[in-house]
Amino acid sequence: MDFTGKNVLVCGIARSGIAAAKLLLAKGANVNLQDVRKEVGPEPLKDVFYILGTEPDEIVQNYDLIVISPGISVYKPFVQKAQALGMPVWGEVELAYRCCPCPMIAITGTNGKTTVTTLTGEILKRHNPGTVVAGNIGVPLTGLVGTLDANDRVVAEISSFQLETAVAFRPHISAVLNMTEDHLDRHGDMDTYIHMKERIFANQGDGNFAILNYENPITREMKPPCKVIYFSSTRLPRISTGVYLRDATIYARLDESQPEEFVAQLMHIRAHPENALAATALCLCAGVPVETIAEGLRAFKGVAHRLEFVETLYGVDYYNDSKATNVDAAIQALKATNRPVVLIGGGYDKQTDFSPWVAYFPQRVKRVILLGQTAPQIKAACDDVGYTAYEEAESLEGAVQLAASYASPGDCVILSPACASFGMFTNFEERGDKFKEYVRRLP
Ligand code: UMA
Repeated sequence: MDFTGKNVLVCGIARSGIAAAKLLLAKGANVNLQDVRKEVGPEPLKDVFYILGTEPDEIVQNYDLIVISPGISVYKPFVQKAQALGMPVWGEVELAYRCCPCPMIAITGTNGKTTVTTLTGEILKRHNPGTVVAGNIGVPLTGLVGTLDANDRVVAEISSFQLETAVAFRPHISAVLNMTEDHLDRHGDMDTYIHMKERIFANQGDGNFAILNYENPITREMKPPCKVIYFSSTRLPRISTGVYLRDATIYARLDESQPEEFVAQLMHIRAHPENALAATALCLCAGVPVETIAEGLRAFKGVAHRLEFVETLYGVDYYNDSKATNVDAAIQALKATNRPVVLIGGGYDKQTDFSPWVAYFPQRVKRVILLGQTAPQIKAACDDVGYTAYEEAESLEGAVQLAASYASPGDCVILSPACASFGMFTNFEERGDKFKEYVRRLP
């Protein structure tokens, strides 16, 4: 697409806006960068006119194209005005897609996006070293597309915010991993949120693939206009084609006409089973041989100590989130799960205010087992919100045993302390390693 001499307004001066502006400048466009804040950003760009500290409501009609960052909602009056005038409003991902010379794999869903994107990228790199991983994971796509050629591959984590402004976006392979309530402050209601996610496959067609989770009631009902490959994590397969588990082993059969293929045994894989199944489906559709997928699955280390899957025992998933040494990180862990949580928390006292974390307990935490110096402060914060399902343990090993006794099939047990480990352990790595050891020792 020719951007030479086009007048483009890029909104949002952070990672996405800066990368989009640079790409457009390189393609010969006249770029104006706008932000409601008054700062020009970390690296002022030459040859760009800045519009700072104001919304662009009065000027949108002056441009050939408006490119908005994902943090900017399409419900903003200036976006609505531009759309009503029939002007093109693209998100940063749409711009990247239009400039991308190679096929894209696009992964969305409420949870697990980052892990599946990372895992898929790692496997695909073994098959095609020209694979790049980008998108909502923290690396703007527009910053990469200029360096790629037709033989490369993009594996992109895509958020519902980015899909709001997708227009012609057509990944070769898409995935919607799961859907549960999230981002309703932005999208208004669940139907709109689902509709945004469905935009990932809206332009797909012949020759494309959409990967969907058969065990999620929302994604199972989705109707992509291309070949659908389901993945299913039930103990006994409920699908005859797709990627599924049987006897704790991953099998795949993309088509009725093909034989079932053995992929890998779960006991050799550290990724959560659902994430491993989704990555397998994505890589098979991308033409990666089964043996390469199995090697990649076995080699994946996950993101150690950060919501690291440990194992499933009697239907309960255990996660090590020892790296959550502050309240914010621990909140992310609670937000990332859509199942009842038995939580192990507490540790060294950094004079933290625990109330923002404890505010999530009544909705998401079935029981919290507290450890260390901070247990009294966390209990007091629980009392303040009327949450009573807490108790203290003497040791991490005792906490793991208590947590296991409270967890039922379908629940998860998470060590996510919101505190540093000093006093009880040398560092968070040691704390996480001990947690994993105690989980593996459970009867
Ligand atoms: N701004 C305005 N007007 C507004 C809103 C924001 O001018 O109405 C300005 C802000 O002042 C700021 C800039 O826009 O200067 C911020 O833009 P942004 O929020 O899009 O930030 P980026 O750094 O470009 O990050 C975005 C994604 N952010 C969001 O979706 C909110 C990052 O995802 C993503 O990693 C990055 O692009 C690269 O692709 C983050 C995220 O929280 C991690 N995503 C959500 C999630 O995962 O739940 C969707």
